[in-house]
Amino acid sequence: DFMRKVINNEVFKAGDANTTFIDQTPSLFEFERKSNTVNQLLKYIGDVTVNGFPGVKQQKKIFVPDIKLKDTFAPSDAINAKKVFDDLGAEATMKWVKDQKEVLLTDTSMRDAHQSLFATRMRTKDMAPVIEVYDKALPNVFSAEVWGGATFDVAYRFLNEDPWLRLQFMRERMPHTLLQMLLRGSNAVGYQNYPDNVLKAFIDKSAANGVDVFRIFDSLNWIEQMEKSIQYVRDTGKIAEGTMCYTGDILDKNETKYTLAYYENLAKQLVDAGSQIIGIKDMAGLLKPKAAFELVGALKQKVDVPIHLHTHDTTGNGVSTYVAATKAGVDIVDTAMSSLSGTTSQPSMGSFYYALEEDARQPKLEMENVEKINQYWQGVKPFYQAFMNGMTSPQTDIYQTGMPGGQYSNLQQQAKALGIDDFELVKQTYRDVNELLGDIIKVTPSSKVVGDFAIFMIQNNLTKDNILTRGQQLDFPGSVVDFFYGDLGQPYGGFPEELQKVVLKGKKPITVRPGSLAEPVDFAKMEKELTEKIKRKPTAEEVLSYILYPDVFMGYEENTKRFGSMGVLDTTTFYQGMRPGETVRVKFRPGRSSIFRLDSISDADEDGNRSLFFSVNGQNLQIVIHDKS
Ligand code: 3PY
Ligand code: ZN
Repeated sequence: DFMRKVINNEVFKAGDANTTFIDQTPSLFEFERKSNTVNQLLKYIGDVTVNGFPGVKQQKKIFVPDIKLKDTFAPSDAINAKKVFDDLGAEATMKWVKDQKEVLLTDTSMRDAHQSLFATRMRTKDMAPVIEVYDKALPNVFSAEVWGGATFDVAYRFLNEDPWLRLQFMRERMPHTLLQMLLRGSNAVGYQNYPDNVLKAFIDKSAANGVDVFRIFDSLNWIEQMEKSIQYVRDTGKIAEGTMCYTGDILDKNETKYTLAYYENLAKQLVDAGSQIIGIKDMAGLLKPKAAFELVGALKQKVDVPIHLHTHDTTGNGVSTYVAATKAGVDIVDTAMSSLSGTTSQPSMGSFYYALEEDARQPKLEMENVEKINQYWQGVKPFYQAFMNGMTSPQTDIYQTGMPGGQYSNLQQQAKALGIDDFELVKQTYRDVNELLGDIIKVTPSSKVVGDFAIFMIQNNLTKDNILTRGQQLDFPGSVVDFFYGDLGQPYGGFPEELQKVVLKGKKPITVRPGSLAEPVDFAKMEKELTEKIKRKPTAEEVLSYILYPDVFMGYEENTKRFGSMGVLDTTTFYQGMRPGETVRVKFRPGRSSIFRLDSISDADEDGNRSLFFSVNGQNLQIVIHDKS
């Protein structure tokens, strides 16, 4: 079966495929701590070639021509948000933002866009060639969202990368741009609540490594879960963007819960807690144009801080929503470069620009530069084909389902893996679960609770009508139990009590902020523990990563020990391995590159091992890999 796959591969048939490689600057590999040996790399390539990459079907390898940004962009001497911030601080920056006639932009291409389009799998290597270009070509953007959300754990889990090094790498190369991150309030960049001292240390280190703007949200819009984060960010002198997650429909006359008054009140609470910007996080793309006009208009009346709007273009209405928000005075909106925009991602920066042609608030942009950067992303996108969610057109049923952009495709995969192919059923059950939970805000991690619960209902033939009786005998998924216990905080309007009893089975829920009960973490002890495990002194950042994600971090450490750093490998080889007959040029550093050729792969021996015969710069090397199939 394996050999058939390899032989059927077009590259093999062609016999002399060539992978070209981006010509990079010496600094390019500095996002990685370790260099590696040819042997380590061959082991990695061999393993992916024989056993595949987790979650990636072996498919035809895509060969993309050299992607080069030949044009150099002159550094701009514009007075921009970053300059005001560096010279005068957060408060002056907020005043500067409000004084701008034009609407300001955040570019999300390097965070939410690839998180929402291809499961956060973009490697630093593919961002590296454009990072400096961004800094020069887009001097008038408010910020670039480049960190946080799912990028943190995915970097360790799947990319064999240290997210802290990515941040340092970007900070150094984008000195003229505010860097923004997404922080899940007390859940930091995780899926659970962390003790306050961990949260504080994480924010301090993020700030020290270069984050300027922290978008802070809570998955239940519970202000108590955001207050500490806002305060800790304020203490660093950076910018705290307290955020409300938008759900429901304020235009719906029957809406009694998430009304305009609800959001107005939340905005006031966020400002009282110290927010310097109010973020509106429309994670599912439910905010219709007229609703955006009303919401932004009302918030501009109620609070004195800038309003920053974030949406997803899942329904296809994103640009209209932004235009309406612009008319109502929104200060900043989130867009992505065209080739990384649309559907579950953000609306396109260029489309939004042209939608405001002849409007006094049209953003200041050099469209020629935008197009060049876009061409770069266009070239990178095919590398990530294996992770695309398959959505190619607007999905208006999102208005009913309320499912966040990133979850739509993930849940589809999760359901399929469990043999549930009927996604319509999953979506309907997701709606039922939301109703059972009393209509909650759905965003990481509360959206995961709803998704897990929906799958559980389908697997156990549960319905809205029999859950309270049949549920007595069933153990609910961990995320659902934790939610009802109060581990994510308190939902607006409280828990549905009967269902809570059925799920918790006698366990008494908490009603206070989980962080107020959590024991502080002993950092010295954790450092000692980690030092013993990795047999070297970890950085403070590594200790934090280990505290947030112990198993994920250790997995990354083990992989790095085994294979070295992966940054020298092109992305298709990283995810797809090599095919017999194929040649790859690996550029270790300027002036030192090697030509790897995979000549052949043997059949598996009785222990299931295969030999891969490589030649490296003409010299033969054999690598033995255990075939796990
Ligand atoms: C995240 O938390 O990663 C999100 O992007 C939520 O929308
Ligand atoms: Zn988003």
